[in-house]
Amino acid sequence: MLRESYIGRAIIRAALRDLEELSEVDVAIVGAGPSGLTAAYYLAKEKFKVVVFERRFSFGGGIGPGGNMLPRIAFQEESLPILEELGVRYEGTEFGVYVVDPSVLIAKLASKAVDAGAKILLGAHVDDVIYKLDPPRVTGILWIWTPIQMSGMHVDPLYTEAKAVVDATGHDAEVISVAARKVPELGIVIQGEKSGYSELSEKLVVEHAGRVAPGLYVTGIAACTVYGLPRMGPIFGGMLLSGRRAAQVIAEDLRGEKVAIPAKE
Ligand code: 48F
Repeated sequence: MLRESYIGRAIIRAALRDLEELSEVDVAIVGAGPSGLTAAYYLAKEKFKVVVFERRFSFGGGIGPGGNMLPRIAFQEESLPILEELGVRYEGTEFGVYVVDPSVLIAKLASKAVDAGAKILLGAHVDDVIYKLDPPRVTGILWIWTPIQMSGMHVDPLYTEAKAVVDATGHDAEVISVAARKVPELGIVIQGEKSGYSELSEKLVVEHAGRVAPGLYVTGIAACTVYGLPRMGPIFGGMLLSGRRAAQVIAEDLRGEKVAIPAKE
């Protein structure tokens, strides 16, 4: 029998169990765009406990709108091995770049991440970090359901402690911007994104993916904002490579291995 009270109880019990699990994780990734989902996939594949907080009720970030709403995005040759690993179909063109249907990339990327064990929490807005001093470090985030945040009513958020917090929030670098403003002890200076220069930015966005401060990492276009790098447009290879690079740095840090962080400009 389909009892209404049972429907509610089934949802509440399973959801609360999940949310309790998310109180403490290895890696909290903020943003389920291309860079955040790629980082989630590679970290979950390495058996880290990963949660992705996404403030929308869907994932993919800037992938969905394609290039000015035309349903294709571009990839350069170096990124093809990742597309192949994800099982994403691509098409060569006479222009030296490859094109992909955005809906295919969203579907494959998200399913790879969740199949590897990452949890994606939709409708969850991250509005602050948790930090500790001596030495200064980020130890987690505060999150709240997006509709509550949008209502403008003051409701205290909940905590998630994490060994690594990743800002994959895109152009606004929201998490690192909050940390820079509210935790000056971390010594973060946001430089602001520069104008478009695809060839350069696609390279730099990968080189600059990684640790910004102890416990705090960046990937994707947020790195352009943090480090004053040029932006790109609807070419996405750098986003996937940047997510993979951030995952490598975090995995090495969490395992206590020495990692060479690229020199920042
Ligand atoms: O913007 P987004 O796709 O970031 P990305 O992974 O990729 C950038 C490209 O889409 C594109 C580009 C490609 O060359 O230039 O712009 O760097 O995804 C960011 C995700 O983060 C979510 C947002 O809804 C989006 O899905 N987000 C942003 N702020 C928050 C957040 C927040 N405070 N809490 C939770 N989610």
